[in-house]
Amino acid sequence: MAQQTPNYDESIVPPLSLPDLFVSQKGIPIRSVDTWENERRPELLALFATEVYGQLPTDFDKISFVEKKVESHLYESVAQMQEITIKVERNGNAVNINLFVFKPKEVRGSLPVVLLISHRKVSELIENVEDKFFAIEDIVSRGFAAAVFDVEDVSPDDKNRFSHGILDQLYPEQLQMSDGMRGLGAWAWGAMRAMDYFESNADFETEKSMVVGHSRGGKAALWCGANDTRWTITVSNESGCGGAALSKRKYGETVERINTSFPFWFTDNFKQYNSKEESMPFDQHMLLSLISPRGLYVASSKDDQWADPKGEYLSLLNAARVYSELYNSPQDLPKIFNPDVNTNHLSSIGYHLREGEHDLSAYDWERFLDFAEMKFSALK
Ligand code: GTR
Repeated sequence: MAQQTPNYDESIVPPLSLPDLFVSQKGIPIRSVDTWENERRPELLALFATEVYGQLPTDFDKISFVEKKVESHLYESVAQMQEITIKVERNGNAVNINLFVFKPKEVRGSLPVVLLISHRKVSELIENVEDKFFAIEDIVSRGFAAAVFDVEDVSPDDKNRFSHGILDQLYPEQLQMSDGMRGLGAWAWGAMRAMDYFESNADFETEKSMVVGHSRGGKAALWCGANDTRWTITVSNESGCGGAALSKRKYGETVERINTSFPFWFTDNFKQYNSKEESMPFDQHMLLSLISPRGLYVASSKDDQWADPKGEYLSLLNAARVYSELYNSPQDLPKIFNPDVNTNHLSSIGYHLREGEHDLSAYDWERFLDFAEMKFSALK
């Protein structure tokens, strides 16, 4: 079947009809935190697992951490860089994830921690001081520990090699399942193992933790934050299709396009929605809502039309209803998306739309860190 050319014309976006967050699959109206947390949230999580990201197995036989101090003189405010080998064993096989952690010089008590899920090589990010994709200096100078791992360690970002990590070694049965774990799920799983490490070490204050991902990494960060409530804040930077953006708008990247270019990111089940977004019994506002009432930040950039900034905003606006209507955490996000204005919003939900292209920039980090400071200081 020929693929459609991507649509960037707002006038032919289908009228938005989103599945209702506040009615359960059995038709029960969801009006309380109790029914949300015990009925609706679990069924939505299960729906995303079955249809989109796959199962997220958390069983293994053993996890261990080997810490190695590495000298780094590249960064003024960094006292110490550590490389931690996280070794996870299951059924006689093992996988190692290399987690890099930068700690500030000035440390008072345990550290709030920021983790980036990276699909770029970590050595490149570290050595290139000017590159703000992982803004080490900016994060550390504000008193946070900055951590990063390369998704390559858990599931290579490659159609032919994605299973050469935890899927082949730890969870081979997942590969046989139409709703089995695939690439994005594996990356989320990797971030969860980093959290296991932070929890094991008193240097970190995991009640003050933020998981960040850009684009494909943002999709994984959202799936991680939806499942793993240990993260205080989840940040999606320009995650687009299969991330924060609503699929039913069919604007920019579509379900068919992403399933064709990156079939190994999602379950086999997700392919049934190629060119059939209207038949999806869910949309991405539901994924965002699973992070409530914890901190959620969605960022977009104006020239990143492929990721559909408007679709990301509308998704966030709909998810915000769970914060305001169920958790009594009022949101004042503007009701209408304005593509021309640099918007910047901080409450229990953070949002910005910035000038420029698809990237993770110093500006983005500054805003995420403002949000984290605001949220974390309220916890004191
Ligand atoms: C694109 C892909 C997007 C997004 C992006 C990225 O090629 O279509 O979904 O993930 O890559 O990760 O930068």
